[in-house]
Amino acid sequence: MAEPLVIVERQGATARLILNRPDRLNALTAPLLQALTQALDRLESDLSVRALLLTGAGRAFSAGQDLDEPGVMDAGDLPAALHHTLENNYHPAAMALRLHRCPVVVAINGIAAGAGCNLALAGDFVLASEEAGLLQAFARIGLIPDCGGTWLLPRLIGEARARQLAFLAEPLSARQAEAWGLINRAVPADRLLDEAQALAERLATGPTRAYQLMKRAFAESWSNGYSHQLGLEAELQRLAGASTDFAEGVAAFRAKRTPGFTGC
Ligand code: T3D
Repeated sequence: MAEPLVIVERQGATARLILNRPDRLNALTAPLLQALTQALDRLESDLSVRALLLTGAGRAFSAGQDLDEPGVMDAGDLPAALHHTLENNYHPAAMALRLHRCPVVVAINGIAAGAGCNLALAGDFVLASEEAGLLQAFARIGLIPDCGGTWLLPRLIGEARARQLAFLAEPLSARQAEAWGLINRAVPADRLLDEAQALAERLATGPTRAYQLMKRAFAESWSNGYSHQLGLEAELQRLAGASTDFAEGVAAFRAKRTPGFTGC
């Protein structure tokens, strides 16, 4: 039987998704992206899962679009094929990741290039091996950063650094990425998965509904003015206030004990 393109492993209330084309540095193809979207969608509706961890198999996180992908890279109308695969394969995967009900921890285990880099940056927490590099490879082949790159980069690191990464297409070390605030933490390679898993497990015991609402508030903040955002916060707080976890959090505070959040 063929190896799955995305391996999903359950560990308690966390689910680990592993991009699995190690012989091609987990380069992205339509079937792989569709498998990722389907896995994320399944986990969206499985309420027993409360945090996700995304990583890559082998020595890379992902080398971005597979530059040999049949039907895309050899299409008669290549520009149309690029547009089509972005709309139909990349964007559903990026949206499913970015707006997932669960917090998403990304563990960049090796090079993250092109769209592979920008998929990684769509996570809520990004940890990287000290041996990994982040590469906006697009300009090397005459393309622009896609898969959310032109949206995420200036917001995470400011326009000057975003332009530097995009125009020069030079790899950024994990340590520099941490110093710039592009990722949360660079960690020794042999500790990456343990630290990412520990973070995912911690998040899996948190107030899942509140996390989901926070993700929405942060996402919408970029297009809102201050007063509009205050209104959104009030609306979302109404939803958070209806959760069992809010009642539990307040009860635990009053009883001077640790809350036992259930994610509801
Ligand atoms: O709409 C659309 O479809 C367009 C969307 C575009 C989004 C994008 O992601 S564009 C950017 C695409 N990615 C790249 O341009 C990166 C290409 N790869 C590299 O620059 C380098 O491979 C890396 C810097 C990622 C890693 O370098 P290194 O020296 O560690 O490994 P390597 O020797 O270059 O690669 C190992 C193998 O993987 C090699 O195959 P071989 O010679 O062993 O048979 C190489 O060809 C293959 N590989 C690496 N990246 C890709 C790839 N094969 C297909 N597609 C790749 N992207």
